[in-house]
Amino acid sequence: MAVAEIHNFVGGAPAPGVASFEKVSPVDGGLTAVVHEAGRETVDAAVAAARAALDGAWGRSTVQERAALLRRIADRIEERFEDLVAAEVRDTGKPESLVRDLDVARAAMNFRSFADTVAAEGLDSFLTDLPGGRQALNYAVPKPLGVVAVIVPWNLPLLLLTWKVAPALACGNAVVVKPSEETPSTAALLAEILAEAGVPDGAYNVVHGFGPGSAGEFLTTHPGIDAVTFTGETSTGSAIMRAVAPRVRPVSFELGGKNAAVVFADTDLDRTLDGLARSTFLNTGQVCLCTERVYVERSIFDDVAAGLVERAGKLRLGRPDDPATTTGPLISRGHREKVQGYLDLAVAEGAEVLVGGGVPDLGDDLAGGAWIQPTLWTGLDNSHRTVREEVFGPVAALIPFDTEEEAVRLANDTDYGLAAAVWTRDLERGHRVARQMQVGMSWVNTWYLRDLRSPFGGVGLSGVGREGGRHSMHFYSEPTNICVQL
Ligand code: NAD
Ligand code: 6OD
Repeated sequence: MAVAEIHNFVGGAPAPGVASFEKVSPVDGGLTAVVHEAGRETVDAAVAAARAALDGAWGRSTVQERAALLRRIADRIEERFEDLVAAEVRDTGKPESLVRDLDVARAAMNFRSFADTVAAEGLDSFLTDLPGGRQALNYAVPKPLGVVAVIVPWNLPLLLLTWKVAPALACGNAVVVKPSEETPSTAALLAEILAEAGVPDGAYNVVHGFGPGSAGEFLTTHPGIDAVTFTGETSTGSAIMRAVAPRVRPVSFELGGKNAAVVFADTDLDRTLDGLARSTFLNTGQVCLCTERVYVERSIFDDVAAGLVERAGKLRLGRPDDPATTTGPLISRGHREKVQGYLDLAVAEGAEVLVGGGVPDLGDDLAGGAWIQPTLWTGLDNSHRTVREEVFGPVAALIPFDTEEEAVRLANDTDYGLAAAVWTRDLERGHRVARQMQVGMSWVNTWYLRDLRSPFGGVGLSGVGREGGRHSMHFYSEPTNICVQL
């Protein structure tokens, strides 16, 4: 495979960095790209280019113009669909089918959805009665925040990037994007696509690199940044919050999770097992919403355990272009060390491993990759570290419960609060339990079913704020209220 050269993108043109780093394939460890790493001066130039775009024609663009532009971007994403699939697969090693159905399909949907949302946005207005029969008209005019730093992780690189860039541009901001060092390719390709669709120079910039002492830190501490939108680990969110604190900039944070599923004995077992297998193993467990804690009513505990083990056994680990592949590698050897560390810790804590637990033997071809076995265990409870800390791999702990009250207490016994799934045929109970979950998103008899207008985000260590539909509009714009006495 040819080794790609990936540039920063500043003011509408490729920009050199101050150093370069190598990106290797998680499938087999082969070199796939050399990436130009942005230095402080690259970040300075990107922020200046973004500011210049806001001071120019982009800053005067209308909502209708921007909605039309977002629709052209969605069309262009679809025209270059296969280029994006190839780039995402090269960086992540995911099965091609997954990248087609989820990552790239959602990129186009993100732009269309936010085009619709921004075009439908109205103004807040109030007619205020005053003493003496007079009135005042209040109306709030939304304005862009300015230069928005967009920092994204490696698990759903293009999906999460476009989930932020689309509403930011819809609201008239200029962005400086910092993709993960593990997944630089689709952010770079998106720069070409946006330019082809007519996004003016400087409205979308990309700086590549790492976090501390690199592009991530240079960006979040830059005085020219007006806001930061970030998706990634909770500890990184905390570092970014400290970085922007001196200048009191708004932040939107989508962070980690340790999500629970609660399975009641009256559930439709087959449907539930399919749902649990998906919520535990999709994208090799590398989705912030993935289930890592499965609480099961005791009378069906053994059936659920056996059914999930059976489904784990049917997963096929393999090359992305093999149509039989269901499951790719983890993102990197570094991440595999972390996941394997948790699998070892679970055993040390006394877990009974039902399936998996280590590195699979997939032959010499794939021996250099970052493969891990889908893993399930029992025998631990909420007091154990492996049941409290986010692993971010294809793993889940199965834990029995006896009453609804106990299930709710156990599911909520976490510092995180991103998502939960409740499985039951009793819809009254489904609604009741879903509402009691201390999370941003609670599913009943399904998981990761999305309406892009609905609020997405978490509580506690899982984040600050909500994204999606008008929730994103509220973050990416600030109203100026005009009050006119009539
Ligand atoms: P990460 O926090 O390590 O990195 C995310 C991004 O932040 C990368 O671009 C990285 O280079 C950058 N970064 C790291 N340190 C930084 C710093 N000090 N300053 C500025 N930028 C910095 O996360 P990851 O390992 O890429 O992603 C996995 C994590 O993301 C998991 O915890 C997962 O739960 C979380 N996640 C959450 C959501 C959500 O919607 N809640 C979605 C996806 C992923
Ligand atoms: O689907 C989405 O909109 C979204 N923000 C997903 C995040 C998944 C986390 O890994």
